[in-house]
This record gives sequence, C-alpha cells and structure tokens, in this order.
Amino acid sequence: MSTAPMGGMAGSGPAPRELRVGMVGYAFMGAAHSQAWRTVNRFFDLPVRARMAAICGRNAANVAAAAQRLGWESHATDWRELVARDDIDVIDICTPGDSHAEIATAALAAGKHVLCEKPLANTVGEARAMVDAAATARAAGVRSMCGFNYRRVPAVALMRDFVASGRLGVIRHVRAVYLQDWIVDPQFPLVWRLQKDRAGSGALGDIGAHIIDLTQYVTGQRITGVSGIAETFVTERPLPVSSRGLAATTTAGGNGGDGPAYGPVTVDDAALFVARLDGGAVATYEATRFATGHKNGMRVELNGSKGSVAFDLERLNELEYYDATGPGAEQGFTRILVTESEHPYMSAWWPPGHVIGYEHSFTHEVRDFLAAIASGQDPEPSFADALQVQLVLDAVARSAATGASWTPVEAAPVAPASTVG
Ligand code: SOE
Repeated sequence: MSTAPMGGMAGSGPAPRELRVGMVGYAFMGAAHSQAWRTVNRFFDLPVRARMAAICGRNAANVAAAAQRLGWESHATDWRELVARDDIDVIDICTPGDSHAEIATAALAAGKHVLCEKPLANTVGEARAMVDAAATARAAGVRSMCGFNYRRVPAVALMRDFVASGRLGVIRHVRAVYLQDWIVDPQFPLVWRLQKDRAGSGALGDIGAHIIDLTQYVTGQRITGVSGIAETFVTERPLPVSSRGLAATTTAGGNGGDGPAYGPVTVDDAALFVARLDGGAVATYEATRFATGHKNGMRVELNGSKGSVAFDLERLNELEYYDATGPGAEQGFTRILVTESEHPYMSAWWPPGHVIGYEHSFTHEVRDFLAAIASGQDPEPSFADALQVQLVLDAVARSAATGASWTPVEAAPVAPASTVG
C-alpha cells in the first residue's frame, strides 16, 4: 500500500558501518533530534549506525549538561570545531534560522552530510546559496536534507499514497491550517522566534512552512501563486532574561519605571493566504500563534473528484477518508487508525492500535536520511525542495506587505438606531 520504507527489527545482517553525528543546537529541536539518533538503529534495520559523537551550543555549562542528558559523547561551544573534526561525518543543524546557511555551506564544503531543520533559511538568497553548496557537495557523494519531519508521520505518508494511487481522483481543494496559541499572553517574552533577524519570519516561516511543504508533498503539486495577509497582534513584549543586547524600546508602564524592558516584535503573529497549485488545485492556508485553545493544531484536508482525506496532527495516528465512489447511502468519513504493519514505518514499532507520537516522526526522518546516505541516494526533501518552500514564504510575505490584491469593501451606510424602546 505504501511506498514509504518499512521497518524491521534491528540486529539482523552484517555489522553496520558507523556514521558519526555532530549536532548544533540543544533546545527543543536538539532534544527531538537526539531522541531520533538514540532510537533509529534500535528500531530500524539499517546498513549504517548513527553514533552520537558531539553536540554543540554556545553556553559551555548548558551544552555539557545537554550532552549528558541527551546522550552525546562530547560537546563543543563552536560549531566550526565539529565541522573541522575528521571523526564527524554528519552535521545536524538544530539552530535558529539565522545560522543555517553559514553552518550548512561550511559543513558541505568540508564533506559532511547535512540535515538542516526547517525552514531551510531566513531568506531566499541564503536558501539559494545552500542549494548551490548542496549541488557541489552531491558531486562528491555528500548528501543533504531539510527536516520537514511531518512528511514522516505514517498517516501523512498514507495520505500521499492515496493521492498517488488515484483514490481521490482530481485534487480540487487543499485546505491547510497550523494553529497554535503559545504567545496569546502579551507577557510572553520576546524569544528568538519573535525576532526577524533570528527567525526570518513568525508563524509564516515557523509553522506555515510545514503546511506548505506537506501539502506540496502529499499532492505532488507545487504552489504557483499566492495572495496573503499577515498580522502582528502584540507589537511589544518583555525582553527575555537572557536577551543578548536586544534593543529595549520601552520599560514597563512606559514611564521609565523599573519594570521589565520591552522590545519590538518584528515578525508576523499570523499569516493567511490563498494559493493556486500547478495541478489545478486551489488552496487556503492559515498559520497562527493566536488560535486560542489550539496547541499544535495542524490540519490538512484534500478534496478530490473521487473522495477526500483529512489529517489532524493532534490525532496523528488517524487519517479521515471519504470515498465518494461507494454506494451513496453508505458514504461518510471513515477514521483509519494508521497503526497496521503495512502502514508506512509502523512495522518497526508496536502491534496495531499501539499508537506512536510526535517524536517518532524524527526517528523516521533520520532513518530515511541514513538509508539514503547508505544507498548513495539523495534524501528528500532536498535543499532544492526546501528552496521551493522558501520561495512560497517570500511570495506570501511580499503579497502581505504590498497588499497587491487587497480589495477594500465599501462600508454600507449604518441604519439609524431604532427608536423603539
Ligand atoms: C513552533 O512552536 C514549533 O516548535 C515549530 O518550530 C516546529 O517546527 C513544529 O514542529 C512545532 O512547533
């Protein structure tokens, strides 16, 4: 049923060769990737074995603690040290977007395979430079991949199979939202994700990138044009305690009091856009961090001429399927529990019904990355695939900034208030 790789308990066959990994970054993504490196060879039978050789972070005490906690053999405070080491084969980039291009191009030039978190970069220019570096390195057998991990959720891989097999017919609608609410509180501090120079954009690039990549992946179609709007609801926030030289704009109360200093939010809190895809589908996208009540609510629905599928990340073991070709009296959305051994990746884990989680998508991601390196293939999504996402992000940002297609609605005259008491 699926083209995605299957599992198989580790331990069979000849001893695998070793790939020594150096990871840069140890926060949320560093922890998620560490979980993946720790588990991949214990659950997937691969001809290569990942060795967690080194982790890198700017703060010496924190990265030493992270190495201990996350299971890395050594630690460093300068990523250049990892890139220079002859006993490192892979560089895994889990840092904010402002360092992706510099680290990835240096690592590729040094002959290291590179896995880089999404979005690929903070600008199209940086992304193009990374694609060029990846192409040069590829000629020497050096592989690179961008970490759009949700492609590796089994239900998403099944969604792609449904489309590729023709089960849905002609895809007419793509409907994608990614809803979070972690910064609804205006007192949430000005973390790096809220600073353009660090993150490149806000909800658009952070979570909008996921639904752009995922919808292109499952439909096999590419976005050819967009029209969007963006909004920043809270324009100033308290500087984080660890703020490094962030320019404070005001202090609490704005009267020079001794409250916390505030700084400007320089990214979008929400971005919404419509799009056309090159296979004829029309699409709507919404990425926001102000959807009060939604924690990690990514939902993608495809409507085709023969049926529909819908995926909800907060119910990631399930796929909703509507078969429009069945007898009319029996038609309805069914819930497929995507935990059978024939479902993508699931044979490596538990018996049917024993569900998996968010972190498994990262194990599947590094599994596919290692398998591609071992077989001399180019892993997907490539840096070129990720550049396509970056180009869409840039187009949405430009559309939102210019309001090019924005058409004001004339205000209808307000009826006089009724005099009836
Ligand atoms: C944002 O909160 C975030 O951590 C993204 O950066 C991740 O890519 C996403 O998987 C979860 O949400």
